[in-house]
Amino acid sequence: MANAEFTDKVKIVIKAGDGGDGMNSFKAFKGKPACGPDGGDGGKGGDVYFVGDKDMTDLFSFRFTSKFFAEDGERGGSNKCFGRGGKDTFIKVPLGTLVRDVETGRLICDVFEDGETVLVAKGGNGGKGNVRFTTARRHAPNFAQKGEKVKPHEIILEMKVIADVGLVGFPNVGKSTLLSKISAAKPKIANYHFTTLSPNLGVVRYYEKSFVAADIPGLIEGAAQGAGLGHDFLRHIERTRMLCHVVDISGCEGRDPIEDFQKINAELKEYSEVLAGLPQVVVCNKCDVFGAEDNLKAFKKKYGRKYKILPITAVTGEGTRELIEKLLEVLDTLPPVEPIRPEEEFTYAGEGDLNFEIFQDEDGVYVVVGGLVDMLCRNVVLSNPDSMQYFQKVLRLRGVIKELSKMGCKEGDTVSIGDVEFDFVL
Ligand SMILES: Nc1nc2c(ncn2[C@@H]2O[C@H](COP(=O)(O)OP(=O)(O)OP(=O)(O)O)[C@@H](O)[C@H]2O)c(=O)[nH]1
Ligand SMILES: [Mg+2]
Repeated sequence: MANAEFTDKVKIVIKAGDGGDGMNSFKAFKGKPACGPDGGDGGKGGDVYFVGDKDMTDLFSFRFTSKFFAEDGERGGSNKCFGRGGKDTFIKVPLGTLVRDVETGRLICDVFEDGETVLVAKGGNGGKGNVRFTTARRHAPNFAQKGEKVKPHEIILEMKVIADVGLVGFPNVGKSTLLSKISAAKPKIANYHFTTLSPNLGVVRYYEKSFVAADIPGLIEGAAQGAGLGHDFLRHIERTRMLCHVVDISGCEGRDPIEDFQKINAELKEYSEVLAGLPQVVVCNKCDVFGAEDNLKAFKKKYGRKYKILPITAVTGEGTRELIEKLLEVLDTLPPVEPIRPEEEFTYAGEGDLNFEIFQDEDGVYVVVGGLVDMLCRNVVLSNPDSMQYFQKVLRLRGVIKELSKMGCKEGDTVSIGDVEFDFVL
């Protein structure tokens, strides 16, 4: 977030939809009210997804809309009508957007490909209507389950461009000019420092091959500690496969190309060893300017053995063909850019909603319903003694036993939980 025009990090709030409540109703015929239960289930809440969109270049739009709530499920209806499911919400983000949970800092996903759709928050389940609580014995359950509630979550979106080659160098050395020559990108070019304020991406095509180059704002001394504009932008080249280090070999601004080169490398190193360790091709630009030749000689003498050095004149395009060939040659030896995988797959879901409600049916049986019961039904195998022990422990811990006592449930009374019926024991 280095300037007003470019937004590459934002905080937003997402929330999946709550499940709709189950309906508690009875069929009614003329003159014959309450003939039988007919309340339908509530609808599932909508999910929240992130979708990679190649046409988005930054996160600017999130400055205006920062809350994304999927629709709640509808309440179930009479006549066994199911409530409609809530509409899902799809949030478009630029490719290379890292999604993080604010509270834990945990990485949820890296939206990497165009059209890639990642589920991040699951809608709550709909509650069951009273029909579903009918059993052979219980004909008129006069209760229904509430829909599952899900929480909102604060999320950080952070954009990290996906590119093969990162162009680095001092301001005004001609990085943007170079990008405009080798790709169809049209970055702003001008004779002053920090013309480029946000990363520009360009696709470089060469016969049947292609790669993506990223031009970032010029780095200056101290950028790694946050001085100048460079700092925020270094992370945009963190996931590039190699660097193209552009040096103004003319020294036309009164600087020494060798010193410039060293300073930038020191910046990279300070920021991250990974960046400093990327393969580097050195481009000596502005070879057309008087004095460049001598500087180039000195530069080659010092670094010629360690680096591949390519003299170019970006304004005319001279030397750029050889440069592209060299970059392709190096890229061929490198693994492709990979998405950053979270340590564990992760989706927000309403599992925290372990509520319960207790009703008494027409026979006086205490019926426990709710998210807690659904969870238990999924996890408990009744024929297994360990599992049964767990079942009882959860009932105690969650306060079900206490609530039953409060409602007047005595030893020997029947309690029904999911498919299980048992005699109440304190
Ligand atoms: N003589 C000469 N001038 C060049 C050459 N390449 C770029 N320039 C000029 O250098 C100036 C800076 O060019 P940019 O491409 O904007 O430089 P940059 O590195 O992107 O600069 P920042 O975005 O500010 O970091 C412009 O006036 C260009 O016309 C070259 O090969 N020869
Ligand atoms: Mg530029």
